[in-house]
Amino acid sequence: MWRLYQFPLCPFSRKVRLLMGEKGIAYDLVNEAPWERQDAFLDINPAGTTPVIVEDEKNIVLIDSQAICEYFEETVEKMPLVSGSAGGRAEIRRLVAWIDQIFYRDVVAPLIEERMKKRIVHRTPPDGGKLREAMRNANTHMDYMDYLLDHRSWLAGGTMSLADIAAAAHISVADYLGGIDWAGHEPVKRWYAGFKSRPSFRPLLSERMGAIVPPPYYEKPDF
Ligand SMILES: N[C@@H](CCC(=O)N[C@@H](CS)C(=O)NCC(=O)O)C(=O)O
Repeated sequence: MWRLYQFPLCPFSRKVRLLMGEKGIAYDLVNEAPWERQDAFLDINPAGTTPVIVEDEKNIVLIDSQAICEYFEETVEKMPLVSGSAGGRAEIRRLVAWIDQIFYRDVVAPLIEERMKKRIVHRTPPDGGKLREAMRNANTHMDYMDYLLDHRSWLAGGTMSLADIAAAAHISVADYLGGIDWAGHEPVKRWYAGFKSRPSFRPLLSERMGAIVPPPYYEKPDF
């Protein structure tokens, strides 16, 4: 059985969990707070980042959400998520990189720092200016996703792909932390409402991160 080291609001771990859920791969969760830099975890991943996934019987350790997702994409046939023509696969990878790097840097990372880490690690108040900037960035980036979904059924093309999974994972964390204003984003809202109803998403939405409470609509498919 796979063992996934993660914490509930890690967007990269959510991306791996959504892919595993879609592909029907079973796993156990281990709660790991990377900022605590526990020796036992650093022995497994010297970089100290989540997600990490381990299979003891097969002696496999996989690190980095993209490496993990590509591993399962190559080894589990069910529900291909990086498929189609070479050009189509390049488009999926472009969008995954944009979400994991740019959306994360501009929106999710500052929200995690201001609304989660400052509360439970540093015990200091959030910086209102940084929060407003992250929400402005979310708005700009969601305008681009609206544009994509006006022209395509899914973010990267005609079928659901890893780009959708990565985007839903990051947006779900930003939404939990109150960083998304859904007004004016009907295409993304419709797409995300569909995601929220998927069996792979339900277990993630019911989890909570300590004392941090999501907005009341967070779990509802109609919001
Ligand atoms: N490129 C990596 C990024 C992983 C990453 O940055 N994870 C964050 C948590 S969401 C982390 O472990 N940060 C270190 C820390 O919080 O101390 C991936 O895709 O797995």
